Amino acid sequence: MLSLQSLHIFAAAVFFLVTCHAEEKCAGTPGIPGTPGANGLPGRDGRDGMKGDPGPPGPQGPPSGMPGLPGRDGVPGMKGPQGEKGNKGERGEPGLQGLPASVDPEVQESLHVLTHRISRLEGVLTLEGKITEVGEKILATNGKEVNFETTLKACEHAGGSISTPKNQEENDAILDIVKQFNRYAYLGIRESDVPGEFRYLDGKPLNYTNWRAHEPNGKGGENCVEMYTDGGWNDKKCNQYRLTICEF
Ligand code: MAN
Ligand code: CA
Repeated sequence: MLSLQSLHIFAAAVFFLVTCHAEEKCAGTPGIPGTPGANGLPGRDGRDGMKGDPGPPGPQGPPSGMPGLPGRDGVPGMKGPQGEKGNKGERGEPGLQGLPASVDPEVQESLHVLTHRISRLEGVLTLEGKITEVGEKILATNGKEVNFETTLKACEHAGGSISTPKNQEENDAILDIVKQFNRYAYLGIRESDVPGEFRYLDGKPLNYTNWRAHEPNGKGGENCVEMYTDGGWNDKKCNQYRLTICEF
């Protein structure tokens, strides 16, 4: 900062530098700058600023207020157990009338294919000695020896019945199996309530027999019938173990 002394020296220098000491009108020397004026009035308000961010949520109000709106649905629960089976619906309308099967080419073709396929299977089973075909019957054994009741059950379980020869041809077919296994077999014949009288299992009288000489001789004490390895029949107790032969 300039000291006061420096200021006087400056002022004197300015005095002698000025060239118009003797003139009537002299150009004035610049005055010392005045002090700054007082502050002006406050300016007008500026334009509104940008909208600020929302403030934090206010404190929870007193409990006396109205309940708020219901909240959103929660996540779905687990699947419930299966319900009970419903009632059977009503029968539907009958379908369109089709051709009688006997003249329907599609049905006939299916029958033809099936028949051919089954006959080939029968050929294979016969070749392997699993079945014997006689007339409309198919004979088969499981190779097991059991009593009469068990034979009946085994054949029934397989969808057939105990083999019952109704003519010489069928008797020979059963005999083939008896000889193959070299085992006697029970037949589907039983003594009736009349001793010495034998019938088929359905109660009908026999229309073919092949009793051995002097048979039947059990007189009510031998209620079943077995076939020997010569094809002849003998009345016999039902508790023996005999080869199971069924017909289908
Ligand atoms: C045994 C039994 C009878 C049969 C005679 C034949 O006694 O098998 O059923 O009649 O032999 O000799
Ligand atoms: Ca006998």
